[in-house]
Amino acid sequence: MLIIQKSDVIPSEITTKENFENRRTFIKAAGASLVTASGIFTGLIHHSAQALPNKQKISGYVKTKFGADEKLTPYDDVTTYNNYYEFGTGKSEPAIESKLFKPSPWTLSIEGAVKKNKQIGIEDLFKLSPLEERIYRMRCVEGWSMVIPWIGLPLSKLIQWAEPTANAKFVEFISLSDDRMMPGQRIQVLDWPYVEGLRMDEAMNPLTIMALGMYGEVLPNQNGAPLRLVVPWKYGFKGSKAIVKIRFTETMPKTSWVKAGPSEYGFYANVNPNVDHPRWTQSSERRIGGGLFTPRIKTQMFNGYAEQVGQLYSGMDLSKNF
Ligand SMILES: Nc1nc2c(c(=O)[nH]1)N[C@H]1C(S)=C(S)[C@@H](COP(=O)(O)O)O[C@H]1N2
Ligand SMILES: [Mo]
Repeated sequence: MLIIQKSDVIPSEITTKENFENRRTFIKAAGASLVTASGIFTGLIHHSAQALPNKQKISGYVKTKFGADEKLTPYDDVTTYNNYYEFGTGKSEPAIESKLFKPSPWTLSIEGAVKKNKQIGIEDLFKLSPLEERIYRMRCVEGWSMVIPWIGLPLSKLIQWAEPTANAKFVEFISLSDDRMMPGQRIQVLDWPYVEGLRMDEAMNPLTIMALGMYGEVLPNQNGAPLRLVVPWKYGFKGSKAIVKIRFTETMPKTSWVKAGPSEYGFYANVNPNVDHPRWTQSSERRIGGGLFTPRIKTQMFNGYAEQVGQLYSGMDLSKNF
């Protein structure tokens, strides 16, 4: 009963999808990368057109109660307004620069404090546990937010399969390192590869998922294909894209954003309207998709998931452990 079949085009999305897949867009996009990056990103155009993303529907996932009350952010916004520094630091760059990224074949490696090192291919990951749709709010540390219908499996299921030992106190997520397919890595804006981490109990929390798809389809490249982490009560940067390795550790992982700016980005990175970023407020956010003049909305403690995760931090000073 799998899972992947060729996509049917939904009428409302015809323009976007056809544009996305047709050859003229491909040529334009390859040309655009030449212009926008003045030569830095040109390596990509030597690949063949076969690497064009092939939109695939996911079937057989179960709907869940999560987020049924939220209005989804339009697909076009979620796929063209991105943070993915491996493909450039601009919001519109990932959609353009990741067109030739190849998310398959893909293997996820498990190592560190585990019974034994393991690997799993992406197809087997799809079958590891029943897939679920989770509609979650996503709040970027920059002060904007979206509502996205993810498809994935609870990270706890993957961790059970990985068999960590009692020494495992943290989980480290390591993203792909490949400056040929990821032209943004030719610039040292972050310490590549992208590294993130969670405390073990955060990783095991039922809200934490490994996403393989969104909007009923496999993940687009710019959203982290073929697998990305989603931790909805934390700032978006905790949600690593294109993960190739999970390592269980005894000590707190040194994450890319903490290395880049320890006074601005913490390991915990819980959404918290009462702890401002040194350079801007975190008390409100701009919900993407409503147009420029939509009023900002209030940011909620733990992004509105306090009931499910608040107890993880009892007794902790969240202004120090930000
Ligand atoms: N590997 C990697 N993962 C990443 C990032 C990145 O630059 N590289 N950006 C993060 C940030 S800051 C955010 S807000 C989200 C954005 O996810 P989206 O573009 O799918 O909305 O991805 C996160 N995951
Ligand atoms: Mo972000």
